[in-house]
Amino acid sequence: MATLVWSCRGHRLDLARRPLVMGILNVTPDSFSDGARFLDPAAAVAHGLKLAADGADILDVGGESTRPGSQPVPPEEELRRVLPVVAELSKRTAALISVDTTKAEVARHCLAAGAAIVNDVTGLRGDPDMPAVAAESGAGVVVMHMQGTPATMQHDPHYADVVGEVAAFLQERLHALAAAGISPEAVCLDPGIGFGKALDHNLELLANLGALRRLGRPVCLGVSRKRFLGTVCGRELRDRDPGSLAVACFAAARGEAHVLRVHDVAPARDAALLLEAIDKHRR
Ligand code: HH2
Repeated sequence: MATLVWSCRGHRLDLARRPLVMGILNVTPDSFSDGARFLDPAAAVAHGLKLAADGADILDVGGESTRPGSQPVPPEEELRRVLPVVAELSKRTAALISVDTTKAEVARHCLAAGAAIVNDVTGLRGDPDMPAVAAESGAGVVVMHMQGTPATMQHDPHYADVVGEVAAFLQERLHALAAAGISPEAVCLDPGIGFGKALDHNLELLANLGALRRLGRPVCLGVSRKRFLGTVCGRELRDRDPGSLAVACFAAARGEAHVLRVHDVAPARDAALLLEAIDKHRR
């Protein structure tokens, strides 16, 4: 079977074998689905350990909500939220720690505390120092597409060709980051579902993820509990986990999503193991 390696600070993850599960840990007062639940560091660490026990391969720790309409938080406040949690989880779990941040200073401290991945919703464009911080550490990076900023991105998202434009953006980022010293092997790409996208944009991206796959790098997919699921299925936030899992599975089964960013880890982990077991019997 072909290999698809994602290199994260000395860890070489083979994403062709099965999708990896990235558990979401929001240490924020205002995240759209779990805000304020894990703001206390002890509660956040306990939840991170639970996600790891449920089978998360990666724990994605975030200290700033990027929900539509959200405002940036200062780096010192973001660090105050995430750093103790990253440091503790790095010591206490074998799951790789990812930090969901757009700020080089936050990334630098979290990498020093043991994080292996930087997940940046600006595609490492938001802070001019971010590419150097990632390059120096050899961290894995998730490069996500977003139109606009979280504060305004859902006002009037527009594209002539959403799939072509997102793919072109990610391709350009791959080249720019390689020039900045980040090996393509360290890069995972993400279409940024819900980030400056209307319902049809999200659906068109999900239907054509193969266009991103053709860029030769693994794809991270974050659909968990997002609004489009509620729109299509008529579900409130609390009832969106089954739809989240279904969409992740459709993409993973087509070989078009390799890192599944989810709130509800255990079912995604089962799905990934089942996909691997079934795939071994493919003729
Ligand atoms: N979605 C969110 C945050 N970070 N990172 C990547 N790579 N891909 C995503 O789709 C993505 C992301 C938004 O979800 P969540 O973390 O649950 O909410 P909030 O931003 O309100 O904390």
